[in-house]
Amino acid sequence: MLTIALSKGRILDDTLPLLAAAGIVPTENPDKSRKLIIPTTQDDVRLLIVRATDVPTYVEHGAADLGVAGKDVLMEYGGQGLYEPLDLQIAQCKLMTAGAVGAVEPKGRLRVATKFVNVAKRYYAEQGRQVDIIKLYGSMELAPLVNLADKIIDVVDTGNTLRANGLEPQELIAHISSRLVVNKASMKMQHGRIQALIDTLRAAVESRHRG
Ligand code: PRT
Ligand code: MG
Repeated sequence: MLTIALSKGRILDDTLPLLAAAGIVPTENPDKSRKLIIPTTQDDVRLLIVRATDVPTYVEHGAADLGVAGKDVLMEYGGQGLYEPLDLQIAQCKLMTAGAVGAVEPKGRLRVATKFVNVAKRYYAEQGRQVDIIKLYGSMELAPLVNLADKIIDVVDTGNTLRANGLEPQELIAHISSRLVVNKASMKMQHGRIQALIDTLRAAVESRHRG
């Protein structure tokens, strides 16, 4: 059995056409189903529906052989526990700092609210900047508005969410897209099969980008 961990939403929506190119189609609509294990048209391939931030955990521990996760999630998860053989070029966005339009930076320590605590620590350490990181789980845009923080670090696509809250994107930390990740033991034990799937997905990604 090959088990593939995916999150609902944009990653699922953009991954299903790529899996379909490899002949892997869920036998029920994962967006509608309440099931967390979804069989596919290939008897020996199944999908696990997990939270986006949990995909690396399932794959590193071997509960899933493969997964699809945003580079933002992988940067935050860290570690050398996974292979990352393919950029699927889906769910693209940018990891950025943002702050209130026209706000003046404080002289002392900067307060930064984010769910990307490890990324934030690394980013400001590289700049030699003293910061206090405030961990949030969502609605980061609120933090500067109520003086919980001076800045946020979040993923930005159109920037509409920032603008709607009087914030502006500031520094680019990384360009983000979703990556195929593979459990290291699975890659050894099922090498032929997984490598064939990687090759098929790579061809599907390339043909999608040729239009
Ligand atoms: O939703 P949940 O809490 O379960 O987890 P999640 O938010 O991590 O998952 P999901 O499905 O929302 O995002 C999965 C992955 O999609 C992320 O890890 C990113 O790699 C990628 N991605 C691409 C995005 C966006 N674009 C994006 N725009 N993830 C989140 N957003 C948010 C953004 O932060 C803003 O709040 O969507 C909102 C709209 O963005 P704007 O800039 O277009 O207004
Ligand atoms: Mg979300």
